[in-house]
Amino acid sequence: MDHAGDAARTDLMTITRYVLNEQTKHPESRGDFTILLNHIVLGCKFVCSSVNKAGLAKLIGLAGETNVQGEEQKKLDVLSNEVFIKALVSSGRTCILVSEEDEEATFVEPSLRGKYCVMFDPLDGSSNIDCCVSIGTIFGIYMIKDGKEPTLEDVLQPGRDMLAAGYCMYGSSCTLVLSTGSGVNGFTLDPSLGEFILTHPDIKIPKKGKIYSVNEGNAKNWNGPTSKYVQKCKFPDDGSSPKSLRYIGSMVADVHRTLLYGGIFLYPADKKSPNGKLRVLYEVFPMSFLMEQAGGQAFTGKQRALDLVPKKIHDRSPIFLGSYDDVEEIKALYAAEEKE
Ligand code: AFP
Repeated sequence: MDHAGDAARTDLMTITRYVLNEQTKHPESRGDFTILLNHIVLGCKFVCSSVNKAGLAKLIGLAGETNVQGEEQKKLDVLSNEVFIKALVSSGRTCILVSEEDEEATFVEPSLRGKYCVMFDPLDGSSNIDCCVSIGTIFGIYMIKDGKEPTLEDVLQPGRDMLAAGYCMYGSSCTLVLSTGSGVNGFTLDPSLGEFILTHPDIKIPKKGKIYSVNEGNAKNWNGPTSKYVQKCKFPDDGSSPKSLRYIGSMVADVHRTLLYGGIFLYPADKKSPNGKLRVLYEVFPMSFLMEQAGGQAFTGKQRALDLVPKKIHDRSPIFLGSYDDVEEIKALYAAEEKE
């Protein structure tokens, strides 16, 4: 009989227990972060349940509104946004919220204010909803100084100043991946318990991977280093095997696979979109934070992604992130071009 396995099955490390354990390492902590995270987890569970029921509940389909990026909004985007805004405000621990779906930042009314700023994309990859492909929620968290009146400057900070980041993927399982700045852990929702259980402790991305992930339909508009890099993935000049291509078109799913299997995810600049497509505050920063915490790298084509300082809340940036050695290669190609 596998007694060790049995112990693991009966001694469940829920996400709340995990964060409470972490909290004991900071005696000055008053549990505010645990409360905030509980509200984020609640939002994720609600969205997970809505995504699972979407087809049945006829929630999918266009809501007839467009978001700030001019994209068609689906009903689930609207619902998820409302759920997260309400959960975060009612936590009493937030002061500024930036959502992909809202043009302006939300400043929480003073009576409900706390010290955390949360940037989030409530339902990323929503063009995949109708065909039941994995989608997700991405979030990043900053903290303002005690007693300080919150301003937009508090969320226009470099990503390296983030306190925590994570995502929840609504896929074949519902998986929440979190970093509070000391490694990365993955939790899987046990639907029968309604709890996220630690299933992927201390995730480390392989140093080099065998997969590249990019929308190659944009190749005709790429710049030199990106084209050279993708060419090298297919026709390596060092005798190694070519990399496999995997692209879902849902950042959470593509990044989750990259984190677990290794390799590189890229959404580069191109002639049509000189800043790429992905948003700095709630896509590029949280995913770059997680990659670095897992031992990988994240690069914009010019600099370490977490050193970027956004000017506006919906800024975009090119991004190359993943295994340390794979990102090192693209960095070398950009450095070589700069020298020319
Ligand atoms: P949607 O939310 O409109 O589906 O966009 C998803 C996304 O922001 C991100 O999740 C993907 O990585 C990326 O866009 C895919 O973009 P392309 O369709 O241009 O490849």
